Amino acid sequence: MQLNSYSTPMITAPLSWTELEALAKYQVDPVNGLTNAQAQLRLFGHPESDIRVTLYRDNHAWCPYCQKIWLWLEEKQIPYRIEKVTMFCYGQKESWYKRKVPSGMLPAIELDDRIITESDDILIALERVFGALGLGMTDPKVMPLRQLERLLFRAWCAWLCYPSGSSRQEQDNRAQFSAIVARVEAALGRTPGPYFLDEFGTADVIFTPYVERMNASLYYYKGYSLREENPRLSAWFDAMESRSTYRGTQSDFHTHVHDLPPQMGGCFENGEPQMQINKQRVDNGPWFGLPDATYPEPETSRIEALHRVVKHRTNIIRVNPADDRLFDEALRCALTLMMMGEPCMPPAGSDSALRYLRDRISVPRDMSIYAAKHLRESLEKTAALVGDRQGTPLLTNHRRDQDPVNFSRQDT
Ligand SMILES: N[C@@H](CCC(=O)N[C@@H](CS)C(=O)NCC(=O)O)C(=O)O
Repeated sequence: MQLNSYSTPMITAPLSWTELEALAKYQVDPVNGLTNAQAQLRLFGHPESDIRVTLYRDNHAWCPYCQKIWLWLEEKQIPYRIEKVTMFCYGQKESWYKRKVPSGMLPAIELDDRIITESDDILIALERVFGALGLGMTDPKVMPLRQLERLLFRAWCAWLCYPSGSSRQEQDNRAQFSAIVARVEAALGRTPGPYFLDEFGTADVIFTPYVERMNASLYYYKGYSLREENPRLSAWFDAMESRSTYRGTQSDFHTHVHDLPPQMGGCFENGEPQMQINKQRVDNGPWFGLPDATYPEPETSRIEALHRVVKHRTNIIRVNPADDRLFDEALRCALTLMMMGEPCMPPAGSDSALRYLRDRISVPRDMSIYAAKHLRESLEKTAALVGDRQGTPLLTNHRRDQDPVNFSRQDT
C-alpha cells in the first residue's frame, strides 16, 4: 500500500508556557464588567463605599440557592462583596464562617451588619432595601409560581434521587414529574413573552437554579431532555441565555451531573438506551451541541480557556496524579491543539492524566461554557492520541478531589 504523505495530519511540537502566555491575551474587568464567577467584589460603577451587602456563597458555584441570590444581585446591579465558603461535600467548613452562621449553611448575606440566611428570606430582605426585581417575592402573581417551583423540585428529587425498584416505579416517577412540567409549561404559556410573568423578574430567578440542574441531571441519568422536549421551557432557557447575568452564573451538563450526587445524596441512572447515549456524550464528548447552552459561541472562548489554564497551571499540574513533568508537556500539547488546531503528540502514558483534568473543569467556576467545551475537547483529542485510559473516577459520595485548600497555593 502506498502512503499518501499529504493525507497524514501534521503533528506539531508543544508550545512553551511563554509562547502560550503570549497567546492568552484575555482581559475582562471582574469588578465592573459582565457577571463572572471569579469576582470577589462587584461594583457596577459605584464607589466601594456604597457597598451594603456581602454574599457568602460556595467556592465552586455548585450551591443552587446561592445562584438564586447571586443572579438577583447581578440583575439589580447592587454593589456587593463575595466571600467564598467550603461546602461539606468537598472540604472542611471554615471556622470563621461557622462563627457567623453556626449551621454552616449557604447562602447567607450580611446586609448592613445583619446576617441573613435562607435564600427566600434573603431575597425578601434585599427587596425591602433595594426594591423588587419585577414583581417581588410576596406578590400574588409570584406566590403561586414559587409554590409550583417547589412542586417541580420535589417531583424531580423523587425521580432522580431514589433507585426505582421496578420499571413501573420508574414510569410513575417520570409521569409524576411530567405532570408538573405540564403545569410549568401552562404557566409559561399564560404570558405572551418567554418569561413566567409579563416582565423578567423574581419568578424567573426562583426557577433558574433547579431548572438548570434538572435539565442536566435528567438528560444524563434518565435520558430525558427537559429543554428539548418542552417548547415553552425551551423558549425560557433561550431567553435566559440572552441575559449576560444568567450566562455568567450558568453551568454545563458535565459539571452539574458530577456535582449533584454528593449534594443530593445520590442520583440514580435508569439504564435505558437513551440514557446510556446521553451519559457517554456528557462524559466523553462531543460537548458541542449538547442542550446545556444554545446561544452563539463568543469569539473569545478559546482564549478565555487558555488564559484560565495558563494562570492556574502550577496548581493544575501539582494536583494531577501524574508526574509533573509528564503532565506539564501533555497539557501544553492539549493547549497547542486548542490554539493552533493541529494535533500535538503528548508523552506516552499521559492519557489518564489529560482525562483527569477533562473531568474536573468546573463551569462557571473555572471558565464559561464554551471555553470549557473547547478545553475538554482538546484534552480528549490529545489523550486519544496515546490511549484510552480514563482518569481517576469522580466519586459520588464526596468531591474532596476539589477541596479548595489544594488549589489555594499561589502560582510562582
Ligand atoms: N432552605 C435553604 C437551603 C440551603 C441549602 O440547602 N444549602 C446547602 C447548599 S445548596 C448547604 O449549605 N449545605 C451545607 C454544605 O453543603 O456545606 C435556602 O433556601 O437557603
